[in-house]
Amino acid sequence: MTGRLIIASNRTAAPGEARAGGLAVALADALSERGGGVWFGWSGDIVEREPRGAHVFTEDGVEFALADLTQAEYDGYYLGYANRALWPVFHYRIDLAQFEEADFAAYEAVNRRFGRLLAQFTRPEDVVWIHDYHFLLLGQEMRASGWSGPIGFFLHIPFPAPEVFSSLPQHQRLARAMAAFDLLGFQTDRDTANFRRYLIDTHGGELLEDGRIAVFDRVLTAKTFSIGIDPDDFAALALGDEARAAAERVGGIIDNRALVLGVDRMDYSKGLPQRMEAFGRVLDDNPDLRGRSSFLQIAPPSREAVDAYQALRVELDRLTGRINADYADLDWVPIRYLARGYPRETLAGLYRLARVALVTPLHDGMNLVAKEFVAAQDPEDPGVLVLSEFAGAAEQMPTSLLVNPHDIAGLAEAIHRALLMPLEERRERWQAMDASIRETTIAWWRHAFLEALDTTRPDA
Ligand code: GDG
Repeated sequence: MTGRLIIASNRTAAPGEARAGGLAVALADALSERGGGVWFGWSGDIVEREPRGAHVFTEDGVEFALADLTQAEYDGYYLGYANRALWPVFHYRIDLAQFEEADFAAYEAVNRRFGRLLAQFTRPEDVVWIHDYHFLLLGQEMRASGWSGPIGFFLHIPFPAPEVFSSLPQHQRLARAMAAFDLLGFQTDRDTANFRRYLIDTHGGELLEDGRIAVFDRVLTAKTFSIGIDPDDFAALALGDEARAAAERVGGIIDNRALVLGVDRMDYSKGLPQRMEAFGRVLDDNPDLRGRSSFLQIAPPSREAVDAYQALRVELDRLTGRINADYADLDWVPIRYLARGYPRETLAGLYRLARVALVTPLHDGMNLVAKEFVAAQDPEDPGVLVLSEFAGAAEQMPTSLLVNPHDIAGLAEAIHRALLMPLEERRERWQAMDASIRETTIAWWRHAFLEALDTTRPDA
């Protein structure tokens, strides 16, 4: 018997929220395919007194349950523990992590309040699917509130090497809570292996014959489900009127010079300064390329209340200023760096126009921009993807130009090579990448995860 699907994610695709793209649509589809269900998350609102319930309303057969946060909860749980401790540590930036006990207390309290709330929405035959690092304790809190049905968890960001995860003062507490999930999904085999090794080496977990892990008196499954996009949808978007108009506009401005493109949330995990340095290095080393290609970086700001993000902004302003001052000419600017977001259609048009995409994060769970770029290409004249070996997507796209984003000279060399790559080689590399993004689409991802979750039922 298939019950309803109960989804919990920090933000939802409730009416009025921008459906940021593939993921929101995929989860909405998952809910409607099951004939409805509940989507729980933060409302985005900050209120003065601790809220008791959730705002509940139904749209297209899906029940949305949205809970508010108090200012103290937002500061401690969201900005604090989730984004000043978990995000940096999971992206291997222990140096940026701030371990405040009060932040963890807020994280725990919000997970507890949300877990109790969410348990009230469940019916015995349902399955629960929890998303991402904001909710590592949510499963355990639901169990404490009496929920004994299947709980799946998907981590959208990397699971770091055990030694790095262990730097979190609360890692033992987090691990015990994570063992309340029946199924834990990760983006890559590297993440899955890291998580398994952590449980086995640190907590004496035992790998069972069927691949499951016995740990803390529980038996759980840890498995890779690489998230994807809807390639046909994106390819169509890139051919639409709005996309073409955007490409024409930018093509005009850069006077049809080769476009090198980057699209990333402004986040220190994305390797933006290294990328700019490398583009500067290309110009240093290749006088013949000056004036012949333009680098456009789109970087919508995010989490601006966190110090490390403000520092990044200053760093990027400084770097572009320097490179442009060194190399710009009366009719050409080497780097255009836009600290704002654009509609998906515009992005699709720019991907198709670009000769080279730079997707060079220092660490990234998957990176959907890499897949969107591939989907948007003209098969007869595709652009080149320069991809960090530390993006989850690298596991699936070995025919991209793989780079170590810390190696500025190597990155500069890859950009240079990409700009000069012959058509035949571009086609061959692109065909393999296109085939790969068509294997693990977003529809595949949600089906595979939910199928695996259904089999964790005792009666399955
Ligand atoms: C996390 C993990 C994992 C970007 N700028 C604009 C815009 N975008 C869209 C892109 C893409 C999405 O946002 C970004 O997804 P990514 O995967 O690249 O990165 P994160 O935001 O860090 O996502 C990541 C992902 O979760 C999914 O599991 O792959 O590793 O870090 O779709 O196109 N969209 C619009 N305007 C913009 O300016 N409309």
